[in-house]
Amino acid sequence: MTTPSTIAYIGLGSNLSEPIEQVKNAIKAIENITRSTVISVSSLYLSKPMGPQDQDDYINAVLCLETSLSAIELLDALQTIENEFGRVRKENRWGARILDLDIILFGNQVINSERLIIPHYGMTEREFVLIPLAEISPLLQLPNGQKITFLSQKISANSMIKLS
Ligand code: A4P
Ligand code: MG
Repeated sequence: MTTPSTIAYIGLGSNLSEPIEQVKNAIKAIENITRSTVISVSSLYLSKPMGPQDQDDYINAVLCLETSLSAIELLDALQTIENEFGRVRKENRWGARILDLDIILFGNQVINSERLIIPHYGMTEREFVLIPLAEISPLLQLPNGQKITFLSQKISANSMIKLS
């Protein structure tokens, strides 16, 4: 029996150690995740830090993945990649990081477990998630029916720059 596949969206962020290279290499690593295929990747964006301002600007992107993994299996795969990239988890919330991989959406699933909150809890307030998401998937709707075009047009771009 074949496992049904799900369309998932992953947010990528980095603001340390050549962040453009970190994000590009992370995309390659995600392409190698088992039972999964990268369908599309947004442009890279330069964004002002959300949270503490005494850190460098971020590079952010969003990609679309078709996967037959479960959401928790996908989280495991993404955390393995974060660790391979030398991510050190620190106490300070929203601080600088080499690589952050967040599951933004996982099909139409709504998950509120200890390890996973989907849709990602901050997605509707983050220009560096909404604008790249609308770029690659303008017809997308959240599980609650909200349209990505509505959310991305409503949010301030906050001086975000599209790089490529
Ligand atoms: N977790 C729960 N739900 C999810 C999900 N949907 N995707 C859990 C991924 N992980 C999820 O994550 C902590 C725990 O969240 C995980 O163990 C997982 O079980 P983490 O990556 O260790 O911690 P974190 O990323 O530091 O925490 P947090 O609160 O998720 O950070 P944020 O909210 O992602 O903020 N500014 C700009 N411009 N661009 C950025 O990308 N990123 C942050 C980080 C701050 N400022 C930024 C950016
Ligand atoms: Mg994270």
